[in-house]
Amino acid sequence: MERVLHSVCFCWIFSLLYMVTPLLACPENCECPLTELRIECDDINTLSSLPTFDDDPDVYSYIEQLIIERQTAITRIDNLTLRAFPRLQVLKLGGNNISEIAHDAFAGNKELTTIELDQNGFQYLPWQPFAYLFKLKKLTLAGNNLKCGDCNHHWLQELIHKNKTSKELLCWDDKTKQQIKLNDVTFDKDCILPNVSVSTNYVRLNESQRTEIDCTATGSPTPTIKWLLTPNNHSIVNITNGKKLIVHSAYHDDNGEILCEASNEAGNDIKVVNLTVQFAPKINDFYAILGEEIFYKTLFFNISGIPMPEIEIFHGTDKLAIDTEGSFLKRGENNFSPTLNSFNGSVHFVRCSHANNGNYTLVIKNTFGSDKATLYNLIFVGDPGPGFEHVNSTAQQVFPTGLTGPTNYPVYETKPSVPIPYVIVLAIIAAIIVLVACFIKFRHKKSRRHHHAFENGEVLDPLRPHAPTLPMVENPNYLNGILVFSLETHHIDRNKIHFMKALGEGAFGLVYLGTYKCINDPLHDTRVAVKRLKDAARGDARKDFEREAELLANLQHDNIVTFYGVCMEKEPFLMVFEYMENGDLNNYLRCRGPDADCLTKDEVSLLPLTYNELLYISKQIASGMVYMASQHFVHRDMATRNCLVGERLVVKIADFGMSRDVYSTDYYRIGGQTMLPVRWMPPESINYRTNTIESDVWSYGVVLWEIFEYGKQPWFGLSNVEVIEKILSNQQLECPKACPKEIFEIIKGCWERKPQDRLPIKEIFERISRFSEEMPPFLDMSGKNTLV
Ligand code: 0F4
Repeated sequence: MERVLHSVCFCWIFSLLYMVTPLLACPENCECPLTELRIECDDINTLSSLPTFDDDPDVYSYIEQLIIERQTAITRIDNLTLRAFPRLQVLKLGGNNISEIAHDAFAGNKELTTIELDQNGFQYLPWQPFAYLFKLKKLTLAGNNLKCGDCNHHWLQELIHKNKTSKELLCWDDKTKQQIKLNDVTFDKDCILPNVSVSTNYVRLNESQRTEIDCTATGSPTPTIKWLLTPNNHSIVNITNGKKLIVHSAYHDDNGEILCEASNEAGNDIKVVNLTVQFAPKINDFYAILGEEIFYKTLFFNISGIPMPEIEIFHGTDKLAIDTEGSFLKRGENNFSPTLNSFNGSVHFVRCSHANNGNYTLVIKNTFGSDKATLYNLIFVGDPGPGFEHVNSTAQQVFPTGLTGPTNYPVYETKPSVPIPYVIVLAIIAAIIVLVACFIKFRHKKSRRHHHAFENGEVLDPLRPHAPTLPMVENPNYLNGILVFSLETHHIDRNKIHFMKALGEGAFGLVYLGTYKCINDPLHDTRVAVKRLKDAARGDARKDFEREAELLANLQHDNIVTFYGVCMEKEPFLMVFEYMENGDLNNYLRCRGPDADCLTKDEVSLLPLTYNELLYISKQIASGMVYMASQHFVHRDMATRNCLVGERLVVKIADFGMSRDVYSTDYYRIGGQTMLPVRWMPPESINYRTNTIESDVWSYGVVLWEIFEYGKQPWFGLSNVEVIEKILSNQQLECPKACPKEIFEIIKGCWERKPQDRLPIKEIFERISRFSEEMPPFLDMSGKNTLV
């Protein structure tokens, strides 16, 4: 009965949300299972030509497989046909009638790994379309009319030798009037594949130096030689007659590979020159994570410079030893990024206390110069606790040659103060008490139908947003690892969802616009946003998906993203959300600032948001946050990029995760996977990675700043390390021009250094509501209704 009621409500909600549905972007006579990122047109002779694929670039830009088969009307692949598919990996064009292909047919499809051209009408297949498909693993060509002796096909023998096409590939021999294997054909002396060589494969020089590299080639007909440069190379590299490359004045942006290509009718050949321009060291990032675990704290840095700079770290004026074995300062994960020419490094403080508080300076040097950066006032918290004894020792530490140890550093040594079995028994009893206490607390909250409560001050893992990293309680909704949905999680029939296109030009990852069919009332199909889980088998992906679905089902408020349910009976797993026509709030604000130049669909300029509208947006977010706080839910990534805007300026809080390319610069990547939205984080979260209702309030202050700056990035123009320096040294963002002083007072109340001094979210909401009441929400200063 409960489920029936749910279905009825669901349709009813959708009916209320009904909007006119635009046409599906799938070409006629094709199938587009968009969740599988595939377009398939293989019903025999249903296409009169290749579809143009230019009606909806959003959709096609995500497609990974294109299958157009058994269409005898298709005779040519031109340079425009496939340009809509930059991510295309598999192209199947078998059983058509294609006999021509443009030289740049695949110029925009560098990800192609498989091309099937079997059973077509090719007599000649030029090498040019395939020349720069460096990822190509398989090309199939069976059942064409390839001419054997044609010099144009010599390159295909090379492909056979590289196992990229079949040894059995046949061609038509005009002399013997029969099919023979292309692999057995001997090409005459006028048809020899180019063989290119360069005067050096590796060049190392200093900035502003000059050098020349020669490229020569053999082959018949005489090959044409050209250097293939990247946009970075253009300004300083000059080429003479194609053969000689002159680096007039080297610059470190030129570092990397330069290619020389020789080509003739028979095919092409490419050789690589590695160019290394030496340059002075530069610190791009220097950042500390302290307090994550009491005895494990890390300094991260990103540096560049060739040769690899020597690295030194100072505490005040004392040089610290970096130990590979793990004494005081231990070398962490290091890796070199050749594309960025930079080096990510880290060192861990293995044992430390408040005596290590202070300034830390990173100094890097190579033969071309040096650079340094300082982190001020790092604070190491945490009492070492029972079982640890404070000893003053430097003698026990092992330092690599050439490095000296810290002078008089206190070192904590593990030393059990009670017999081990006793400690284990105590630990087990303590763990049982904690588990029982947590379970009772959990049940209590569940009885109020909210079981996602994280108490103030809990330390949370930013990568698994809703998983507490402190004592975990087995979620009673999981039985043997399988989620038993609470009543709130609705199951949706995927067959009633019709996919249309990627939302926000892919800015939300795998989130698509779709329509949902309501039984008995086809007129009331409604638009929905559908999130697709890419690979449920990967790591904890399924568990995280279930956990998020359950959480979303239980967070129900007018200003929290509306979640309709899941499709989980088979893959791909889907989550279905309300469609919010204006997309994310950050983008919305940017398009409606006084200097914005965005146009509507009808090419009309958008009007800037008024003071009242900005206030209305702020109030709704505060309202959603009051609700989250009432549920003890800590969001941890409050920012305008994580809010959605619907019709009539309705704003809802969501959490789209950190992997959106468009907002990648809002996160500071530290170490391997950890991303921190440092521009929105209070000092204590930066230092100790704690996330609390109070740290959400700090972030809300930054959200207000974003709103009244029409979507600007906080501390724009500063690097993440500079931002951290600002935040940790108590510097604050300035009052935005459009921000009334009363609102800036609230912002400052959110940015109190001590979490307990910050304004409670309820008071913030009440204060903003009072302002809003002073003027009707939808009228601007001149009394004009701005929301119609
Ligand atoms: F509390 C909370 F809501 F903030 C919260 C807490 C914990 C987890 C989540 N999870 C969450 O929001 N997940 C999520 C993931 C992916 C998609 C969505 N929802 C979503 C995304 C984009 C659009 C949408 N509706 C639209 O109309 C969307 C985009 C768009 C672009 C242009 C027009 N519309 C729903 C949620 C939340």
